[in-house]
Amino acid sequence: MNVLRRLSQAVSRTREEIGGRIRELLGTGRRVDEAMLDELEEILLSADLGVDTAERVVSGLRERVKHDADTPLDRLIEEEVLALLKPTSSGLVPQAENFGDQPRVVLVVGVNGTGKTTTVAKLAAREKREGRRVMLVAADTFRAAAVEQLEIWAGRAGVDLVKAAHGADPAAVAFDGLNAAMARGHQVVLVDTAGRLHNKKNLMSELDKITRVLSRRLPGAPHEVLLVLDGTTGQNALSQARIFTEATGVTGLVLTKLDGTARGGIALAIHQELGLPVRWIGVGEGLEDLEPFDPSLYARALFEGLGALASEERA
Ligand SMILES: Nc1nc2c(ncn2[C@@H]2O[C@H](COP(=O)(O)OP(=O)(O)OP(=O)(O)O)[C@@H](O)[C@H]2O)c(=O)[nH]1
Ligand SMILES: [Mg+2]
Repeated sequence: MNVLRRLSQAVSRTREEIGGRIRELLGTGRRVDEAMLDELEEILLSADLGVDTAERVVSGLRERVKHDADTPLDRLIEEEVLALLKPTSSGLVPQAENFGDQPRVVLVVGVNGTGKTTTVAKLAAREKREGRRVMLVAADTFRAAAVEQLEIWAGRAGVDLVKAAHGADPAAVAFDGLNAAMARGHQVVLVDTAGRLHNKKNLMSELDKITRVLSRRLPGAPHEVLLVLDGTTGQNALSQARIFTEATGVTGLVLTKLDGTARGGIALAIHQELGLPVRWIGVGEGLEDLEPFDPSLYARALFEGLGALASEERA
């Protein structure tokens, strides 16, 4: 299956929700007028596309429909969204960068339950598929079952794992993990951390300590700090991102659970509003359910083909 079709399927809840409501809007054979544009803005907002983006799409449309009566409205919407998107440095992890003989170290952080551990497992499976040797580090020593959970994933993905006793210092585990990976020639080290609230100072400074310890062992590490956000939490995810970014050196974002939400526009809102790349999106609970984020492709997955649905409906 091609990437676009896979994505369309993954964000099908949002797609169907937006599609259904746009279909209703168009199905009545109404002309595009201010009331219709208002309703449209409301639909885009309900999918969490963000106030700024929704407003700009609608005002772009207002101009377009004056000169273009032929292109179906859904098509115009898609074009407007695409035209608005900020250029991106590609959603892909810079794997081509030369790390020499040293491993690339990725630290995964975020609030409780956003999908950090699952994302670590998905990333491990992906790296492994691409032929790299992966070491997982279970630096969530806080939650009782956390190490076991990561161990199960390591088994499924067929990658190595370093762990410590429950309650151990997470920075010490991170150090040991990196040490072992360097000694044994692993190319990628993925560090899973405990969930933490962004307003808890001591937990945030713990992340700082993990980072310092990693860079002491390997200058330049961690090469990436990925903040995992739960896509179903909408605008809340945006504020978490802001605070985490101020407190730690987040380099990229992962947006999870986009498969289970009708508010998948949040990925575009976050891409537009934060100066940080969304690197990956989580679209399911399995090892394969992680896609690189490309804003244009994502926008197409959300909007493309709604017109076909609309005309079927009218026929
Ligand atoms: N549908 C769906 N579920 C997901 C996705 N990512 C994670 N989950 C689910 O979210 C729940 C929490 O995932 P974890 O990976 O344990 O989250 P965590 O951030 O490690 O949690 P803590 O370590 O407790 O902070 C699990 O039930 C996962 O299966 C996703 O992309 N889609
Ligand atoms: Mg976890």
